Amino acid sequence: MPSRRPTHPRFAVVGHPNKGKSSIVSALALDDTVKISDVPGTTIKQRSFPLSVDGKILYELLDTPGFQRARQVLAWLEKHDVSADKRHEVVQAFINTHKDNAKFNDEIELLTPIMEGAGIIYVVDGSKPYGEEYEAEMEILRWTGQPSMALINHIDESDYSQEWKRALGQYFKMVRTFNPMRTDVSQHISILESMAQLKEEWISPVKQSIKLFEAYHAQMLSQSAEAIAKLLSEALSDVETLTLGDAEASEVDKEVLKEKYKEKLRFLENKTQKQIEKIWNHAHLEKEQALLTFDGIDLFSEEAASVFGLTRKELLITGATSGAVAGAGVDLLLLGHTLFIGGAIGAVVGGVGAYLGFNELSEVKVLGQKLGKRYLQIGPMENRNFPYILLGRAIFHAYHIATRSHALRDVEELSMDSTFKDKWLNEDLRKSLEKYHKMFRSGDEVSVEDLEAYKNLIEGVLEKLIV
Ligand SMILES: Nc1nc2c(ncn2[C@@H]2O[C@H](COP(=O)(O)OP(=O)(O)OP(=O)(O)O)[C@@H](O)[C@H]2O)c(=O)[nH]1
Ligand SMILES: [Mg+2]
Repeated sequence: MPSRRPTHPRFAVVGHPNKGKSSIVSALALDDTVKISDVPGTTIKQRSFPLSVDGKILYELLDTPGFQRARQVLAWLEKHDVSADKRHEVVQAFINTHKDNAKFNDEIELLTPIMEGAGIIYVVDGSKPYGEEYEAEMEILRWTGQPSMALINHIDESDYSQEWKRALGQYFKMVRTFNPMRTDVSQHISILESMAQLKEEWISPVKQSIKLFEAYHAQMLSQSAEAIAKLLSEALSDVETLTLGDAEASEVDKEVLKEKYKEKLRFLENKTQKQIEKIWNHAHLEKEQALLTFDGIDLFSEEAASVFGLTRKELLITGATSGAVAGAGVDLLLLGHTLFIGGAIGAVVGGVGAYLGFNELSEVKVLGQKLGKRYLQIGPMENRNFPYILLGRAIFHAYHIATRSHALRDVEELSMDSTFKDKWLNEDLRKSLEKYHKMFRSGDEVSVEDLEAYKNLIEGVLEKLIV
């Protein structure tokens, strides 16, 4: 008869209330829907959080309520003491006898998955001193006879991990430290490796899960790079038009079209950010949209230019100025403060943003008669720095999303780090990128191969940043 037991590894995350059990489940299952709060007793029912990729479950974590009456449970078990090989049955007998007794709801919820075969992850807070009250909990877990490991989490700054390690070492084969608030692929994989060591039969399925997890991570990186490559090619080649009718184009018409163009670029950026959040299972960041679109640092602001854009010197070295419209780009750059030609010619003013021609993205052109109608047209992108700003922002966003723990619930202040650019962009890369930016800016159709090559450059950047 085929077994109905799932074949993937399952682990029940258990412990005292309010020690970060749900946070650990959230971080390891990459699931931002796990209920987490600083109110003890937040989790009241056991709930399964499988990590599945393409319909296949890699492993499953069971979030459980904390122990409430460990001493009483242990007293009951000890009253029914039997030889060690029968203790598992006594725990089952406890569950059967008390399953309708609300008093032991939490213990029954947490013991049930373990008795059904789940491995045990016992969570403690290493920032609080060890105490005897934990002994009853650990003793009950020992009675179940299931393979187990302990994770020391640090909710606060203080460190009592030495005393915890001494105590936990007597009950658990494996004792590890884990920080659910930090996302780190190697920390994640190393915990999975520990899980594999708990039981002979688990080695091979857990190893398999690790392989799949690594492939999954690589896939998320690749999909993010693809989304960013598409954003750049679409944004830089975008053309917007406005039909004029018979009248002359007014300044208002030009402004309307410029606004339409900017809106489109913002829309494309926003769409890509959402895609990337979805790829990394961070689809519930609604409240933090303000943060992730860098509120106050608008895509078209001077501040964005100075943080993400290239400096004047970098632009020159990169060759981003070559082939400028009407041959004026280089001259203008050297002459004064304006990189961009067109509307910006007159606007030679000081300041970083100004010399980068920041408000000028592309020239509004009045197109000739077409069936008696006139058109205003803007795009493709003419601003040489814009691609680096858009790309810099996209990489910054992807980096933050990819390294954001799923256990974080608060709105986090995202500091604008002006050295971020140096972490990923060097002269060689700038030159390689520029070739494609130029291609996108030309507005000509970009071949699948070129887009793929550009995507690979971005993927290389993400791989370096997100390890
Ligand atoms: N700074 C910090 N806070 C943490 C850490 N782990 C958990 N917390 C916080 O501690 C509180 C409790 O975390 P939970 O994950 O809900 O704890 P729990 O053990 O599931 O709690 P119950 O379900 O109530 O038993 C939450 O406010 C978390 O944000 C950590 O490593 N660092
Ligand atoms: Mg919880």
